Amino acid sequence: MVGADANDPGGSAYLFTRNGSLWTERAQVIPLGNRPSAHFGTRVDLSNDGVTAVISADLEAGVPQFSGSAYVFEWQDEQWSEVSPIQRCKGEVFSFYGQAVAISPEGNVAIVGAYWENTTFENGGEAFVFDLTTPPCIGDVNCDGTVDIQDLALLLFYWGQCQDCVDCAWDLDQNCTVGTSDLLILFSHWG
Ligand SMILES: [Ca+2]
Ligand SMILES: [Ca+2]
Repeated sequence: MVGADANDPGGSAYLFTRNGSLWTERAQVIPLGNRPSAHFGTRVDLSNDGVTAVISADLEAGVPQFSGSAYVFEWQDEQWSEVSPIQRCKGEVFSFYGQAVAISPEGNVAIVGAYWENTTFENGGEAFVFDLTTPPCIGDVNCDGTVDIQDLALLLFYWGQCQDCVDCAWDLDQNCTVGTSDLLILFSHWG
């Protein structure tokens, strides 16, 4: 798999398969959001069996702007399907999250580097490990492991139309609006 992060508009990645000594392009991968200048394809990695891929976009505009993104894709029915974004909870502007990615040989653990993320030191850099076998905690808007009053307060604070439909963390049903349906989802995962 090869990334082409400068491809218009937002970058893409290509899968090649080898037959003897000949490599043949088999598929192009484009994220569902596919936003301009995201640099999707900054880094790519494949599991050993070749059916799970992690692909990053280190300048993707999100929350906050230009905080970077990484995605998991699975090879199903002769095409790549986007399984999920793998995001840290509180990204920072220009932290270059996705400047490095790796997936374990079995495809169950991913690690994503953000070399300009602020830590104890300004731009100290940080890497994030994700267990891909654990589904994300739905409704846990502040990513602290529980769905509680803090998440409710955040959801109410952002009530209304999402500014960015792809990266609106409070829009739990992804209909581009933070509203009653999201509130019901949050309550159904309370605790
Ligand atoms: Ca929470
Ligand atoms: Ca919604």
